[in-house]
Formats: sequence, C-alpha cells, structure tokens
Amino acid sequence: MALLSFERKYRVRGGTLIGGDLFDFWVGPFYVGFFGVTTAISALLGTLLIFASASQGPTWNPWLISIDPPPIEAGLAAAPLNQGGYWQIITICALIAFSSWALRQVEISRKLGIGYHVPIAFSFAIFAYATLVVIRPLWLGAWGHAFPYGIFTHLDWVSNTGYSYVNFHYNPLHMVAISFFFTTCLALALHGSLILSAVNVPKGEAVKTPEHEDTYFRDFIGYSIGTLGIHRLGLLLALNAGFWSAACMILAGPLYQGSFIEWWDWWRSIPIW
Ligand code: BCL
Ligand code: BCL
Ligand code: BPH
Ligand code: UQ8
Repeated sequence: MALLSFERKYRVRGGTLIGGDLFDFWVGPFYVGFFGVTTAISALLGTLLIFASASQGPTWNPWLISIDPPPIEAGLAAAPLNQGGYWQIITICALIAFSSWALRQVEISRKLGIGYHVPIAFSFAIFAYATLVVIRPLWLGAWGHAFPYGIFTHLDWVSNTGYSYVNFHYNPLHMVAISFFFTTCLALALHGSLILSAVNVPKGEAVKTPEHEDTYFRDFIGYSIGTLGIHRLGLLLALNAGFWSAACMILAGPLYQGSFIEWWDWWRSIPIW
C-alpha cells in the first residue's frame, strides 16, 4: 500500500508512554505500539475464551450463546470456570483490551501532537461498561449482578433488571441519560445535514463557506452556535449520555432499591400542589 504523503511526514518515532522504541512501528495502516500488542493479546484471548466457554454450553447458535457471571449466591469469590469463571476472566480481558485501546489512542495523539479528546471520550464508554460489570456488582456484593455475555441474554438482563425496579422509566437519571442520547442524535442530524448542504453544490459552483452555515441558522432560528461550537456541543452531549447512563445504574441498586415510581413520592407530596 502506497503510503500517503502525510503519513510519510507524520510516521515518526517517539511519543510512546512505555517501553521507548519497543513496538514503535506500523503494520500496514495500523500503528502497533506497546498497547497495540496488549490490545491484540487480550482481545484475542478474551474472544478465544468466549469460544471455549461456548463449547461447554448447549448451543453454537450465535444469538443464544451466553457466558454467564457467577450466581449471586457466589458473592465476590473467584468462581469455577463453568460457573462464572470464564465470565470473570473474559471480563478482565475485556477491561485490559478496552483500556489498552484507549492508551494506544493516547500514544497516537502524542505522536501527532494533537489533544487527547478521543481517548477521553472513549474512556466514558469504558466507564459505563466498568460500572455495569465491576463497580455496581462490587457495591451490591456479588458478580451475579453483572450482565451476561450473550446477544439475547444480555437483553434479558436489561429487561429483568429494569422490571425489578417496577418501572425503570421513572429512574430520574435514566431520564437524563435518555434525553442526552436523543439530543446527541438531533445535533448530529443537524450537523451532518448542514455540512452536506453547504458542500454538495451543483457541478461547477464553488463550495459554500462556514459563513453560509452560520447564516443559515441565524436566518432560520436567530442563533448559530458556530462551526467549532457544534463539535464542542456534540462531544458534551455524547459524554453526558454515557455518564448519566452509568450514574443511573449506580442509583438503581447501590443507592436506591425498590420501585422507581415510589421514588417520586417526595415530589408528589410537595405542599404546593
Ligand atoms: Mg448491548 C444491542 C453489544 C452492553 C443494551 N448490543 C446490541 C447490539 C450488539 C451489542 C450485539 C448492537 C450494539 C450497537 O450497535 O452499539 N452491548 C454490546 C456490547 C456491550 C453491550 C459489546 C458491552 O458493554 C461490552 N447493551 C449493553 C449493556 C446494555 C445494553 C448491558 C446497556 C448499554 N444492547 C442493549 C440493547 C440492545 C443492545 C437494549 C439492542 O437492541 C441491540 C441488539 O440488537 O441486541 C441484540 C453501537 C455500536 C456500534 C454500531 C459499533 C459496532 C459494535 C458491534 C455491532 C458490536 C458487536 C459485538 C459482538 C457481537 C460481541 C462479541 C465481541 C467479539 C467476541 C470480539
Ligand atoms: Mg434503559 C440502560 C435508554 C427503556 C432498563 N437505557 C440504558 C442506557 C440508555 C437507555 C440511557 C444505555 C446506554 C448506555 O449505557 O450506554 N432505555 C433507554 C431508552 C428506553 C429505555 C431510550 C426507551 O424505552 C425508549 N430501559 C428501558 C426499560 C427498562 C430499561 C424501561 C427495561 C424494561 N436501561 C435499563 C437497564 C439499563 C438501561 C437495566 C442499563 O444498564 C443501561 C445503562 O444505563 O447502563 C450504564 C453505555 C455504553 C456501554 C455500556 C457500551 C460500552 C462499550 C465498550 C466500552 C466497548 C465494546 C467494544 C466491543 C466489544 C468491540 C466489538 C468488536 C469490534 C466491532 C471489532
Ligand atoms: O475505536 C473506537 O471507535 C472507532 C472507540 C470506541 C468508542 C470511542 C472510541 O474512540 C468513543 C469515543 C466511544 N466509543 C463512545 C461511545 C458512547 C458515548 C460515551 C457510547 C454510547 C458508546 N461508545 C457505546 C458503544 C457500544 C454500545 C452502546 O453497546 C458498543 C458496542 C461500542 N460502543 C463499541 C465500540 C467499539 C467499536 C470501539 C469503540 N466503541 C472500541 C473498540 C475496542 O475497544 O477494541 C479493542 C477490543 C476488541 C477488538 C475486542 C475485545 C473482545 C473482548 C476481550 C471480549 C468480548 C467481551 C464483551 C464484554 C462481550 C459482550 C457481548 C455482547 C453481546 C453483550
Ligand atoms: C489481524 C490484525 C488486524 C492484525 C494487525 C497487526 C497488529 C498486531 C496491530 C496492532 C494494532 C491493533 C491492536 C489493531 C487492531 C485492529 C482491529 C481489530 C481493529 C478493529 C477496529 C474497530 C473497533 C472497528 C469498528 C468500527 C466501527 C464499526 C465503528 C462504528 C461506526 C462508526 C461510528 C464509524 C465512524 C466513521 C469514521 C471512520 C469516523 C472517523 C472520523 C471522525 C470521527 C471525524 O470527525 C472526521 O472528521 C474530522 C473524520 O474525517 C477525517 C473521520 O474519519
């Protein structure tokens, strides 16, 4: 593959967090680095363990395969392989794979001299995952509170966990998280369509400028957040979506048990209504 000219210019040594020049090279388009190797090893091992565990189970149907955490009665102990032990090791592999993936993003950012925005953003997704499979189970005292690794079974877990709080829609932080997800989607739809509208001009015409984009929204709703501003807003919305999702699951269980409908009783009993 011919190296693009900008890649030739920016594929330089240095910027690594660990190990100096060790693994400081590229394979085809991929930067490797120390954390590329740790990602590759942990991702491969975790995936192989999923197959190993599946081979012990009743089915090879991809929709039905499920690697379950230990039963709740087993608490926080290390479990035998077929009673949650596979799940525990796969979880460790996944956490190493995701963190290595983020650290590899950091090394690539350092090489390029750009900010750490992408790894910081990804760390919110890792945080949400860690909340579900580490923080919340630890807090509740059993690995059995984490979700199983199966396409259908993890949906069962979401549904069952939701109904155990009677109506999960009444979880106030779940409301906040959902609203951020919807707003993120609204912002991206506006951004994508606005950029394309300025760039997809008829053949022979010059592409329109960012001022056109600003002016569109000033004409239309009286305000434009600006071409840089929309990216800041998008990031802010998306990170909040991830953060409040994690927060809503810390609320559900560790901080509050029972019906989320009743959680609102304090609100209903405010004397002004
Ligand atoms: Mg889930 C659905 C993965 C946590 C609630 N979930 C999905 C599917 C996919 C998945 C199978 C589409 C996701 C998607 O497009 O995401 N979920 C998945 C993973 C995790 C996870 C990998 C994780 O934390 C490691 N899900 C959770 C937690 C709940 C949850 C427990 C709250 C977030 N998830 C739901 C609900 C639904 C899903 C509700 C669905 O309706 C949907 C579905 O159809 O389920 C059957 C956006 C990301 C991308 C588009 C990037 C590409 C991601 C690809 C598709 C992921 C493939 C995963 C693969 C099958 C897992 C094995 C990995 C290999 C061994 C390497
Ligand atoms: Mg709910 C959670 C929306 C109805 C019970 N619910 C969520 C949140 C989100 C949401 C706010 C999930 C996003 C998230 O955490 O991402 N729920 C939502 C909506 C409705 C809804 C919009 C709706 O009705 C319109 N929920 C209900 C009903 C309940 C209910 C009422 C069931 C009956 N809901 C629950 C429960 C949970 C949620 C229980 C949660 O646990 C979940 C939550 O808040 O979790 C924190 C965060 C993202 C992740 C966890 C993914 C992390 C990805 C990792 C880091 C990377 C994976 C890489 C992959 C393996 C690589 C694949 C290989 C490559 C492709 C090569
Ligand atoms: O590289 C990336 O994107 C291209 C990073 C990534 C990101 C990033 C990246 O930079 C950012 C900023 C986000 N995600 C942000 C967010 C949102 C807001 C914070 C949030 C909504 C979200 N990501 C969600 C999700 C989801 C959901 C909703 O479910 C998924 C599935 C993903 N993100 C997926 C991904 C990947 C495409 C990528 C990424 N988000 C991270 C890739 C990575 O970490 O690669 C290294 C690891 C492997 C190649 C495989 C590891 C295999 C494990 C060892 C075994 C599998 C275990 C697993 C727990 C089984 C689960 C089974 C399921 C059926 C439940
Ligand atoms: C077998 C093998 C691969 C060996 C490699 C050798 C080796 C040892 C390498 C080590 C390094 C290593 C560990 C490599 C791993 C390679 C693997 C397995 C990669 C998996 C990659 C992966 C997680 C893919 C998932 C992709 C996916 C489904 C994403 C979700 C859909 C989305 C959201 C796509 C985004 C489109 C995109 C490319 C956006 C990027 C982008 C953005 C955000 C942007 O803002 C922008 O404008 C400024 C762009 O234009 C410049 C963008 O391109």
